[in-house]
Amino acid sequence: MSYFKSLFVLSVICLCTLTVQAQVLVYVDPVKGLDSQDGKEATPVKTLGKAFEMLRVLGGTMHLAPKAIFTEPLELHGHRDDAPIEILGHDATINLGTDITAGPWEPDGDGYIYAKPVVRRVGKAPWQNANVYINNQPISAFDPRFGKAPKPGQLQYLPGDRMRVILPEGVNLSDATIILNSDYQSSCVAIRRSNVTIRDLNTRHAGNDGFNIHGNCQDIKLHNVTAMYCGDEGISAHGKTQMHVYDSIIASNGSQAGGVADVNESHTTYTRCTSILNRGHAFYFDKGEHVLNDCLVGMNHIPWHRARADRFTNNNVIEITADKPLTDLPQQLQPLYQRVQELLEAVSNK
Ligand SMILES: [Ca+2]
Repeated sequence: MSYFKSLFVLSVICLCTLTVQAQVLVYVDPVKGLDSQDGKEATPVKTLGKAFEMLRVLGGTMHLAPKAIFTEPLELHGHRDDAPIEILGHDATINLGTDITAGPWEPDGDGYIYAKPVVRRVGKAPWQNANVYINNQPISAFDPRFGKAPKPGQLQYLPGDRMRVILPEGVNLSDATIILNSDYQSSCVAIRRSNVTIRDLNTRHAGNDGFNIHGNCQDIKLHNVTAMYCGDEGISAHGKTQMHVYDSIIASNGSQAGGVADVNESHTTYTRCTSILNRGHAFYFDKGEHVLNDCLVGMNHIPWHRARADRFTNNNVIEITADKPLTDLPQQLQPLYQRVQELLEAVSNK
């Protein structure tokens, strides 16, 4: 083979290798997977951390096992060129909560002390988010500026890493489901790189956010995700993040700020999204540029928005209530409204 011919053949081989390498495809299954496997469909890896490591440099697609429950966060850190990454959730859930219903609980005055240590850093203002969920209601620490002791539906931290909870009005220990969210520093999905698309993924019971995006993250897209029962926000964009969110549900999150809180120089759009039942606003924007297209909001504990954005565009935000069904909804909002109705029914049956 001549020098040039062999060089040509070599180039073709290199190009093919590059093309193959650029399409890393990895399957992850928390039940059937093993991190020692190669990540193919029949031989998935077990952890999100391992799956991401396989995509981190070259980019590619990660398939989560359909409807699987993951108990570890998905942390997407940056790489030099931030090759595109697609996460296909297939209706899987990342749930960082721990069911502590069984306690043991020691009666203490009007409350109960959880008889195991709860080791966590709660920060200077632990009342700003929720650390526990009781029957899907956010329970946050009481704020000492407004009283000396917690009220029903609040908690307090005691010396020795103990936690004392006052059950909400009308709830007994025997009919309560009590979930401890993860430490306030952990989010279900943390994005620290550009070119990330996530589809069909549910997030629950983070100590911090369902989806937390930090830094100079360009071209982030979330499609059909849900962010519920997170101690802080459901979705929160910081820094210079540019993100588009479509067809997604943000509900029952514990931040004093909002179900969504996008800050700094972030530029975000939410299209056909709903933000309901949150402890704070539905949407909290501070600086940056933000657009809401055809969104449903309602049943949040405080008014639905706080928009101190540099630029804020409201393209058809509709407020909903629990008792008055909406009629004459625009066609494009009907599937979302249907999902909201199903969600409200599920929450009230809990
Ligand atoms: Ca947060």
